Amino acid sequence: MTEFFKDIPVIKYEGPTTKNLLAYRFYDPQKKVLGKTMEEQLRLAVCAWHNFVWAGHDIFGEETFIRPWKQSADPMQQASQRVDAMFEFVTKLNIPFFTFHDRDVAPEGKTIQESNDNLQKIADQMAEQMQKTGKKLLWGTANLFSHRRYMAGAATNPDPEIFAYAVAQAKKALDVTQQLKGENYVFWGGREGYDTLLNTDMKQETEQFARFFHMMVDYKHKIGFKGDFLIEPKPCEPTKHQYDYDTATVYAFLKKFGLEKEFNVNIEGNHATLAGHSFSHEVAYAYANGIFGSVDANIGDAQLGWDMDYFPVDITDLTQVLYIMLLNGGFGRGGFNFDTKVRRQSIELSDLFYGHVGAIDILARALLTAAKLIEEGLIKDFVAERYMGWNKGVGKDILAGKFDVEKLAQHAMQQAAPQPKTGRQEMLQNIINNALIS
Ligand code: XLS
Ligand code: NI
Ligand code: NI
Repeated sequence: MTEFFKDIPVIKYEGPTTKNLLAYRFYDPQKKVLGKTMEEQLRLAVCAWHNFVWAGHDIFGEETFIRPWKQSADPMQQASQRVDAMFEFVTKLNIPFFTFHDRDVAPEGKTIQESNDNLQKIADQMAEQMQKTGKKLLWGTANLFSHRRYMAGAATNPDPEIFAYAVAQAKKALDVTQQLKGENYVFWGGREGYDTLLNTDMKQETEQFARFFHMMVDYKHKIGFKGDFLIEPKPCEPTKHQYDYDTATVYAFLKKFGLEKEFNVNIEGNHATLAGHSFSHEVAYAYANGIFGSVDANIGDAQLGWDMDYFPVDITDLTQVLYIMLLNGGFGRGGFNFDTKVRRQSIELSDLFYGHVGAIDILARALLTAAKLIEEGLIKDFVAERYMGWNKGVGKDILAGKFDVEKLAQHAMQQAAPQPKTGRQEMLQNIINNALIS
């Protein structure tokens, strides 16, 4: 079998003082952090699409990457080489998982049957590689947004025949994910939204969307797929407005259609900021409503208003994300998937490694820092103290419904006027910064 990354050895943990730029300074897979190994806490994954399919084009420019796994003129041969390259890459990064879209790993055929056959061949090759390398599938998904048939949506398309086509495609993607023992299956509604309300029946489209999810849930139970279903919120791009705007919108939709027990969310850093939230807001909202699933670890650009898929670099931001995660018990079946791409000027194969090594290390560092914050307990104690009034006396009785408006108003009138207390934001920020440098 061809070795694609000949000059790159398996990346090892060498500690914070190493000079080697292709070594981990913080990611030490077997090191225990709060009772689990780092590998178990972070559950890291590489994605197939940005690394092995995308070739560096942008809206104004053609491809910039010349990849050794894309030299064959035969699309199936090329697809097969991409799979080999991906498993070599994941093995050399020494992380446990990968993720894929159906049409990104195997070419579309002339008919659904031909596309399914292509995907099946590649899935069998992935199964073999998984066996050989011990790597696992964090999630699979269907690309229901690239082909022109989906330009007006897949499940939310005005044409029921396109809905049917999308169901056929998602069915096969789920079958293959089950075959590969995927931990999750993701739905990102790339074109499930609209470009203009002038041609859109929003109520109709929302109902179709819910029907699609109900059908997929029924099928999941029928085939006994053990993984979790995840919806990945994003406010816009490629459509002007996407129905899965953010975690709160997704949760309201799930509740309305009785689907909230069947889905969790796959939160993406860059999607959070596009929606006007912080990354940690989305994570906190998901936990607060019992739908936290998995994370696409990437970030956007403060000056550019679209999905940049940068590798994460902001330690303060990530520490807050990891802190909230650790407070809530971390991942179940989810993990950190690097939905990230190198810049189009980063044309060498080693750039793929620099991108991932840096991102893995910063997540590891954020994990260590967040664990330290948990152990210190300063933030947690402050918050507990701040809400203490709700655990006893009047607070407890209000929550238990023991007061009506009149009774509570009477109570308030009998008390001395309550005094505000400091929120201590600066002190809390200092606690995080202190943990970072020491
Ligand atoms: C696009 C999304 C996509 C999903 C999977 O913005 O992040 O890559 O993660 O379809
Ligand atoms: Ni994503
Ligand atoms: Ni994205």
